[in-house]
Amino acid sequence: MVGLDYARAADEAPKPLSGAALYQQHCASCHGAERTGGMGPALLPESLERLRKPEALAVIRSGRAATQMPAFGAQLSEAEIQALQAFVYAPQLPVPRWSDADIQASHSFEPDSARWPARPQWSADPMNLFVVVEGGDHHVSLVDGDRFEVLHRFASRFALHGGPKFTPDGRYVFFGSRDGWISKYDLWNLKLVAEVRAGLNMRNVAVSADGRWVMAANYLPRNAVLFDADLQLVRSYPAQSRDGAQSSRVSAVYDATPRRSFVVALKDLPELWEISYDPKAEPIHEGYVHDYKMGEALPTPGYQNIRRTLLEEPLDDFFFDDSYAHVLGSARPREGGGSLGQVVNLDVRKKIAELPIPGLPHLGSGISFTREGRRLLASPNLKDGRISVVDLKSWQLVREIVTPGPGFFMRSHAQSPYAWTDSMMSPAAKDTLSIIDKQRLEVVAQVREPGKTLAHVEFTKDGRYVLASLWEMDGALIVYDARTFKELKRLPMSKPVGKYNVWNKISREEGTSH
Ligand code: DHE
Repeated sequence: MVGLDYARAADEAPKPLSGAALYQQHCASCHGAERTGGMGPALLPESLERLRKPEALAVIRSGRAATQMPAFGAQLSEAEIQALQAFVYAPQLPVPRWSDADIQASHSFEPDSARWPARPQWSADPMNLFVVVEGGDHHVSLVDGDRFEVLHRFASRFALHGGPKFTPDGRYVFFGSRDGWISKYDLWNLKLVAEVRAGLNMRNVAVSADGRWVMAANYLPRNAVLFDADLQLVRSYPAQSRDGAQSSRVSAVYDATPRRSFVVALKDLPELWEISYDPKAEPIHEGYVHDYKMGEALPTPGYQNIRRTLLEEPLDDFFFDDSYAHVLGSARPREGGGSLGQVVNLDVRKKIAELPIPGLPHLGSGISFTREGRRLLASPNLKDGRISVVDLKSWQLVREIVTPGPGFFMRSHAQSPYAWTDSMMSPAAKDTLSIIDKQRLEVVAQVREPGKTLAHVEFTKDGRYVLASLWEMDGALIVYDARTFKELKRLPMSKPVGKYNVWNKISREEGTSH
């Protein structure tokens, strides 16, 4: 009898809810029933890769400051919080889809934008404007690069990533968010023009040299997506091998300005893609003869189609040389092995050299400059405290410059003898920016913000000043004199992740990322 009573009591006790049920009850209204995002960000494993699990537990328990994420610590038991956390880190099955129809349905456009004045509605040099991405509270600040004052501040999509991209006149800027949103913003009128959700987990966007095309690189779904300048879908390109048997995440897309093409890096396939937006692009298929008549305006089959360079190893992060004929790439390290640096010639469509850079070079942040008549590339390294300097003709390693710790970013300017780099991947040296003499190839000075993270610099249009990020929630944009390294001013900002000078970007200044 007694045993039976116990059994009934156990049956009647409320069963703890599963992570899935808790999610539908507490989270789905903001983060989407399929965890693909809504008012709140997507909560898929791909989206959470950069959030450590204890941090996720703390956010569920205590909420997130400066956002609408409430604290659930009072409503949910510790076991329920753990179940929720485990659920959002597990893959969503079936894998969420994001079709061309979904992309089109997400598109919004301000039809009046064509009538907005074609000149800045504020008084400052539009070419010396800085666009500053503030990751702390997901805002963007526009800073006058002569007076170092904030002209305007507006809310951005959640978690922008990669450099914003500009149209060649510097009027429009395109932002990409990790959750797949692309926003087109009119800097002269301080208004949003268009938005679209290109994917569920996006890496970055590129804008064509003529400002007519925008391409997005996605991890989820595994594709690249082409838009026109108003973010209307043109077509999507599933990231698949030619026979369709294998697929890949798309690591990044960059504009190869002189080639009038986008170059696309694939994370899981040993291929590099080039997609031309030149209507007269060379035909792609070997043996194909295009019956082209003089004056004919028809695009060739090379136009907006994939031109593949087959490689031995996938090529992830990369840098173009000055001619844009060569791509200098690294692959993320594979299990039990290091990364393989490679030089690929886009014209002959082949790897032509090994790149002697050990560790994990962050080539996307590389810069180029001239020393003793030779063009050099300098790249930071995510794993080691060193800057690798490579000759852009012989592809040989010229020097390894030791820094206090591994870093993410590097910047210089043609008018400055110095390049600046951070050590933000090192807990001990994240507070130090190292200043490198480009001729001596040595660290000649440092600036520090003891105990804080100091990273990502950008020069003013004339190379006279350097703006750096005090990368904290109550952070700042710090302005230094580029010759004396003395601080001039600081503007409070909420974790200013990156900053981009309009002129340096549209003129493809050699010291900045492209
Ligand atoms: Fe980035 C640019 C890849 C993590 C901040 N990052 C880029 C680009 C690539 C890239 C391919 C160039 C795209 C462009 O500008 O169009 N980033 C990666 C990674 O693979 C990595 C290591 C892992 C990941 O999860 O994506 C990574 N990146 C980070 C961060 O953790 C950073 C520091 C903080 C954040 O907000 O995500 C970060 N990445 C940035 C920034 C740029 C960037 C600020 C633009 C740099 C520039 O000056 O142009």
